[in-house]
Amino acid sequence: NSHKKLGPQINYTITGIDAGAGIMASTQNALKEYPLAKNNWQLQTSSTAAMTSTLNKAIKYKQPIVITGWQPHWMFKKFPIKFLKDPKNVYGKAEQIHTIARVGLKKDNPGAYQLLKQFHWTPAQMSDVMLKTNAGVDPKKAADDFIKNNPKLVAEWTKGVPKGNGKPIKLSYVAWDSEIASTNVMAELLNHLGYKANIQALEMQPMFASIATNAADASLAAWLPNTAGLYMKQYKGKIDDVGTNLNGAKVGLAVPKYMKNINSIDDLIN
Ligand code: PBE
Repeated sequence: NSHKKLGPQINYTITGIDAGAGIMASTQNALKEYPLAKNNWQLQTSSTAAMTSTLNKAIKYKQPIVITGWQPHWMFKKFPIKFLKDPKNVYGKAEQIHTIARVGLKKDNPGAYQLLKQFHWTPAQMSDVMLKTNAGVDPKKAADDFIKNNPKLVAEWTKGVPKGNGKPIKLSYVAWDSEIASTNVMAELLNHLGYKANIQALEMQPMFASIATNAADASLAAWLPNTAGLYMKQYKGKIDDVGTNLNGAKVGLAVPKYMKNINSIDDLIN
């Protein structure tokens, strides 16, 4: 029998991302629930860039690895990886990415608000922009290319939206690949319509705080109901949930497909 236990081979380590990410909090819950922590498993904090680089190396040498994974993200296009089943539903089922705004934006800047409300796209479309950026294209240029190449979609998004006449609007986001893509596309859409968009990258907690305290106007970076659920609860009534900008997002643990015996989080400790 060639089946070796996984834990000792990878030092019982799940390779994670930045400490503030929702997927890190969810993974701490998974460590308790399954119970992985009791079985020596730990979550390593790093960054998306460090995690995907470690994943890249593991895959090159066909070594085992467990990562925090999510979709849409280019990692699922670039690497042969699969989500682990989550029978305890710690990560929630499908996630949506929501656009949120400060309370009052609707009244102060109805044009920009209308565009924010009308903006939604598919994981495939978002991945298109993300892959370009990952290949080294400047995010603003990738956003402009997408806008140029998708006139029908842009016509839907901008339908009935009045010109901006130089009206400023500030978008805050977290510098995840997905939100770099959506935020740059939105900023360029606004700029093309004559608004003056300004974008600011923040950590997750300050990003939510910026909307709740009117320091920023809107954000396209709220993964719900699970990943950023705590922040939405914390700021209940202080943040306007404008609507969904993407359906079919997913968050969980992932492993390379060649790890044939590992298909569920439960398999990590069996
Ligand atoms: N993510 C990507 C984020 C949201 C976007 C899943 C890494 C998180 O908070 O976990």
